[in-house]
Amino acid sequence: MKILKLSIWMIGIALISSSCELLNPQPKSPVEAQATTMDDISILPEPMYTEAGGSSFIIFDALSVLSNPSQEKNQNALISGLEERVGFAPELIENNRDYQIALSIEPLSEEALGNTANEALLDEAYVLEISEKNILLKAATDEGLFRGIQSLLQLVPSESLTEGEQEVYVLPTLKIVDMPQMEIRSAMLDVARHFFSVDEVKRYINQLALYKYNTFHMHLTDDQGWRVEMKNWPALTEIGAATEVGGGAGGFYTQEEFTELINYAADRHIEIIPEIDMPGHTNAAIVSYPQLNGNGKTPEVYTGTNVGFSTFDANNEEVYAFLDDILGQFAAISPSKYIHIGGDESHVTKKKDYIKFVERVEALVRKHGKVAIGWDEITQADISGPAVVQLWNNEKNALVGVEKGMPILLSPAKKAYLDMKYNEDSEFGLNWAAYIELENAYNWNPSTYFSDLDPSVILGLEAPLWSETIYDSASLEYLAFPRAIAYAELAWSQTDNYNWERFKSKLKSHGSWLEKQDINFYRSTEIDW
Ligand code: TNX
Repeated sequence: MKILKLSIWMIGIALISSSCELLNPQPKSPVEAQATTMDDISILPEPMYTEAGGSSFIIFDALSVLSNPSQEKNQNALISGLEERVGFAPELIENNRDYQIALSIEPLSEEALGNTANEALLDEAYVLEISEKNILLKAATDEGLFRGIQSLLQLVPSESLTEGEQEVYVLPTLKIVDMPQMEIRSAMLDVARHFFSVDEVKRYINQLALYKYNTFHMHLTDDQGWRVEMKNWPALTEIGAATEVGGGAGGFYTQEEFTELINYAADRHIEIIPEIDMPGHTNAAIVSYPQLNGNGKTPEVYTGTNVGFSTFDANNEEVYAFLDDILGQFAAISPSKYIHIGGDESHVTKKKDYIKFVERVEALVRKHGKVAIGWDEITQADISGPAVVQLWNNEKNALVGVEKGMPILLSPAKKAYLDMKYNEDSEFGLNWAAYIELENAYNWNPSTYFSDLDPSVILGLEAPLWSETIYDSASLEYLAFPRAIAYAELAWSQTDNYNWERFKSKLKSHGSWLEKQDINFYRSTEIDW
């Protein structure tokens, strides 16, 4: 009797455990774990802290992603990113398995992250642990997980280690603890000199997200074009948007399309900062509404590349009424804390008018609940609100801003301008500030470049891409890549981790991925592609 009871009991256990196995199969890897080293860990930008595990995690088609209902967007980004790289989509599973990727929202230990006080940096932190069996990605926020997913995807090699019919990919085991050095890691695109379509802009935003950019500054207005529909001011798009450098048709975004771009970027944890450049660089607005004109000449449409000839009239209340409405419309559709007011190269605005204008416009930005950013000239004005100075050209101006307590966004043209040619042979670009080969783009320290700034005043690094010479994704990508990856590392990675030799070797192994994505990058001879 006892024996019968025991065997029924044992059969029961066997049934339970076999059904458990069905629910929770333990996939068997088609290949043995491989030995790996630091050289197999290639992430752009370089993480804060990396510990090599020495072994490997083998990706094959039984890989699963553990469902986390709060992480639908990140899960989709992970699954589709993996599918692009390995050719199959891992299954989403409900219960823990022994061969899975898990995304977890949890507070990260201070011990791991040091004692940084900047919440914005902590929000982007993540910890990635890859063991032979599982991958665990932890962060305190959705944004942190998104940044970590980019690192994980870059660890998937472009070549599979093919086993019979089965494609397998070898990832190094490791532990990474990562967070950014700078709060703003930005790229700017000038859509005014040449218009870029919604799809072209999305393509660039998507590329920037891979390298952990979190800000996309759009230069939306200039002498050659006004690029966003404005309610109440139809001529801005009927007349002001119909031109571009070289005489092409130009174009503009409807407010719905602009919102679509904002949302597309936000899904990738990138914030769009809109720029209305003024009081100079305003010919397109002035030909649309000549009452705004302050240079005394009859306005005509402009499709050349000179700068500094146009200005709003700083002594006309109609100009401020116009700007109140325009800035209000931007404040209403743009979730960013910032509105960029330009302020550069206003060569035909009298100095006293310039100062008055910048002070009035900054107050309007503040009235609409936003913080003004301006090119370094704006520090000539006595701005009373919080505002940010963007260094592009005049270091003295920028330092005046810092003395006035303004945080600084670094974009020195000689180092960080994506529209500068690489060398004399570059197909696109300008050279008024410098030739910027890849090593020049990478090998400098933004924090000490022009003055020993207290790191707490540096808000971030931005790489602007002016579009006098570029007009489509291919020409854009030629100037942006690979330099945008260099700037991503300078802005994200800790200064101690800047390393040109390592950067070169990481970029070399990354080249096939750039190719696979059809990015028209410049094949710098400094890299042994
Ligand atoms: C200077 S940078 C400008 C732009 C040009 C750029 C070309 C800045 C604030 N102003 O208007 O497009 O040079 O490199």
